[in-house]
Amino acid sequence: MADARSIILHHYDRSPFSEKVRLYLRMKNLGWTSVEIPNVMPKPDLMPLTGGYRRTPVMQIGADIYCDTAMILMELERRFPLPALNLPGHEGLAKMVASWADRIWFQVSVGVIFGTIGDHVPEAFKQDRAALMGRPFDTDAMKAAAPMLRDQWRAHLMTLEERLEGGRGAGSGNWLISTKPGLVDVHAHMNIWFVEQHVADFVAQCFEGAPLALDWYTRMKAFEGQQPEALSSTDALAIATRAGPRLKAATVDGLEPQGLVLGEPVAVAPEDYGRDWVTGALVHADDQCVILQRTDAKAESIHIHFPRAGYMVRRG
Ligand SMILES: N[C@@H](CCC(=O)N[C@@H](CS)C(=O)NCC(=O)O)C(=O)O
Repeated sequence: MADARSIILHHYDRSPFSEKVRLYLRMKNLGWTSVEIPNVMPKPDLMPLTGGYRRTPVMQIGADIYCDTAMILMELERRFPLPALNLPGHEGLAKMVASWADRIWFQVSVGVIFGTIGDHVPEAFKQDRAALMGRPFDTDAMKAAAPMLRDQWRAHLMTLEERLEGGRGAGSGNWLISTKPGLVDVHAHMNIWFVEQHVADFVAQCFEGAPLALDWYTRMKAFEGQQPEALSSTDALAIATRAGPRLKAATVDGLEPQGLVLGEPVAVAPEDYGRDWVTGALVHADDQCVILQRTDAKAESIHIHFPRAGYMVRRG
């Protein structure tokens, strides 16, 4: 089994998507290494590793770079299978829950938070997020919409209450799927944690009508895990330079919908926001993962891994 300390997470404290990975690491009691990155551009030591992908978090293991929490959790579960969090009943369903939590509920959470604290957000942050989203980051509009977004936020929370109530009725335990916490629980936790960081009284108010969700969330927060070791971003870059990527059996199967072939130049970008195209040579593709090989003056040879769902892949 790989050494858990080789897991390097590029992240920042307040990042909700990073918290998803940190929670996962705590639940598995895995050791890891922490590189604190800026929450706005520029990110000069990250770009040579990711080829231009700017979102947070990014995981590094040697010279292999994993972009997006979907890819990060798939890889961690593959390398560190025990204790399993992709438990029976969570397979496939965890990704469906992630789509809801990461896109629909997350956008409501952003509106609730910045509709509340928007007046105190630095202009540079707003401009950065406007560039990220490709539209104005309009905190006045979020402020106007905040009451309606709060209604919606509570409705999403109550979906968890309904699930927990249903599970209890079926005698299947007090986690979202069964008698143990798994990936579905990890994905469902993120938005509550995010909003609680900024607007804790609103979350507490919603929990008044959701006792089972409150009890579940309290148990999710109780995982202690291990303290990470801190690493500078320049040292992380040096590790990538020395390591060289770990070659997965390089394959591109005949079922690729676009007929992509091994070694050809391709570009990959998220389809929702932060649509920066990362270019490289195709070294692996399957239905869940695409890997590009890049050579960078600062980081040398790197393999960058992206999930397929939610990402565009094009030739050239
Ligand atoms: N689908 C991505 C979303 C990541 C995301 O939106 N992260 C936020 C921070 S939590 C971000 O990138 N913000 C801009 C930045 O950090 O530069 C994932 O699951 O990793």
